[in-house]
Amino acid sequence: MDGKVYEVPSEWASRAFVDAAGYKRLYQASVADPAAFWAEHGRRIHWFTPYAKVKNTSFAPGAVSIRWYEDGTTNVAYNCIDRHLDTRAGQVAIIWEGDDPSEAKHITYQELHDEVCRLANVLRNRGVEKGDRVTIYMPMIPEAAYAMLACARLGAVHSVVFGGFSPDSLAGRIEDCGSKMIITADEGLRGGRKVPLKANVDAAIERLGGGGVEHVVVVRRTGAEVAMDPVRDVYYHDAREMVTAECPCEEMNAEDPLFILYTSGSTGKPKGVLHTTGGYLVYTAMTHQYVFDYHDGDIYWCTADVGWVTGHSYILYGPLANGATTLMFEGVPNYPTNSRFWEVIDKHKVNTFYTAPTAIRALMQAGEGPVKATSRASLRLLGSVGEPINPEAWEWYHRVVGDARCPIVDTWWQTETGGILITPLPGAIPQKPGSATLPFFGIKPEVVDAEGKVLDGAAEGNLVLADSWPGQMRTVYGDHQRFMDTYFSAYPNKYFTGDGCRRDADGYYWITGRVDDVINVSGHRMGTAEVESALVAHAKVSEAAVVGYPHDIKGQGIYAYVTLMADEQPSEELRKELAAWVRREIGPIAQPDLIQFAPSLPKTRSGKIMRRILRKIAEDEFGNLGDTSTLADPGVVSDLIDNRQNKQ
Ligand code: 6R9
Repeated sequence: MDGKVYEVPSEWASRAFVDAAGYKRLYQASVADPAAFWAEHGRRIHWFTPYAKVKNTSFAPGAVSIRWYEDGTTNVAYNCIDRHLDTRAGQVAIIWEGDDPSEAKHITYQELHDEVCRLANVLRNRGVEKGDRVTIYMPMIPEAAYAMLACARLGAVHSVVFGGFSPDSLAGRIEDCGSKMIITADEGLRGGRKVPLKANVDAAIERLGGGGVEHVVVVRRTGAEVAMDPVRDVYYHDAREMVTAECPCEEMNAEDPLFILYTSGSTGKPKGVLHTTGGYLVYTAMTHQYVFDYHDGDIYWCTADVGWVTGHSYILYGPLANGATTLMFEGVPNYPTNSRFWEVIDKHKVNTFYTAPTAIRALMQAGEGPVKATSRASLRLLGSVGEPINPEAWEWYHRVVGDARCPIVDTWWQTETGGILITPLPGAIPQKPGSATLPFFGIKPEVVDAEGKVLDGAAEGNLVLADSWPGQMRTVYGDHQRFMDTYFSAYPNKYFTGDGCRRDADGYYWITGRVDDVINVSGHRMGTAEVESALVAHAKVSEAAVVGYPHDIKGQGIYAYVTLMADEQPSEELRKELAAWVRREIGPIAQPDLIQFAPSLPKTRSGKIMRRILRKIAEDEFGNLGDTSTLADPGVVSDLIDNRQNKQ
């Protein structure tokens, strides 16, 4: 059963840029002749030197190479700011809504220009040049956007690290890309609680023994007293006084790097996903326009944090390239009350609202009251991203939040894809709750089986992409071999997404979740290997295995099996200690929800942990463990089942 179908409302079919026939025509054109299609749509951004070459991409084994618009030059900050000044200098570019409901700011395109130039000059005065990497570790304040755009203006490559990551995680990311400059704030503020960002930066740098970090620019957010190194550190408000509001845009090649964003994979430490300039901007701007059917004057709000790719592409780059008004929210959905999202929508007359299923499920538990206490009359379109949305949450979002009038775009994509790949277009594609529906222009999804056989028609298997699109990541920073091994070795000549999916008889795609050792906790990607290595770094732990299990609100929870050192005893206290340890080592998002002490783990005779069995036990499916005959010691399993931890 593919459930209910929600037809495109008639006013949408006429209002939208693309209707059903338009989608078919444009999609056909985009896959029949990608170079011609993207040659035309690449012109939506301004080029200093127009491109003559459009597509030069190969997924060939051992020789993966992805280039778009490779002889064109442009600048992302120019496109997101300067280009709009003739017509939009006085238009609001960013609405900032503070954690505290009494705080808000409206930043016009002219003000954005001046602030970005000032911050760029502060960086330039400290030696930042084209190609240099700059780490940004910031709360959701306008200066985070200024910092990213300032880097783009100078041609520096930003690496934004989510403010919830620990000093250790931050240190690893600073070291991997070799940034000499860090931009941070004294403290962050979320849900009334303070986050010690500057202290974390100090701890990270200490861990690196200095690590080549030459400058730390500190934005004052809460005004807390923080340690300042007189040589290395400077307050932004002081440095800002010394510079002008004019700074030229560096001319960048389309394939010059724009940013690095670290993301978790199934093995090893997080990968530095590298995105470049021209194709990324074309793709994010185009998807922002068509997926959200963005028209001039719309107020658009994406609730992500700029520490994730959704914040990069759909708070900042896509919307600003389109001259939009984009809302940036510092807080959380349930502070001060569970009505906060809906109050912000009413306060700023938001038309388009884009959030994650985990937030919807959490708010759903608070009932309809906090939603119905608000009007939401300005809302026209709802969006979802980050993980599969279960049909119940979809229906609630549609009926309660959208008063059954707003289409929902369930957008499937990844850090690696730069922008949205599978999604409804609100004026063109009927929605089915739980399905990301159909591919965007230029995207060629395929369903393959374990052997790589391409499956036709209705089928279930792994999701791969048969050709490149302009927003695709170009490499893993500093490790092209790892890029090829991770994404192009499972299925030759195809990009492997790591996701499983089903395609129904209407050709709709239903993403079923990760098929690798990545779990998706509240829409955040976590490598099980990362959590395991944090656990075994604890002196009392001898071995650990981490798997995901279904969680009502988070989508997936983190379930850790831990074997202790011979002379250690399991206890409630140790359980808490280990949870806190992981939180400290990686960050709060990695804290295990459930920890089971296991005298030993199920292994094959060659010593490999059988994760399949551990997953089944965590999922509560121990009637269905599959083949256990290869286990070295089958007795281990019954102990694991007897001591399984309770859910939620
Ligand atoms: C944008 C983003 C990517 C992984 C992806 C998939 C899951 C994202 C989804 C979805 C089902 C959707 N995912 N959107 N699954 N339906 N609409 O989230 O990037 O953090 O890299 O995560 O998230 O499993 O592979 P990222």
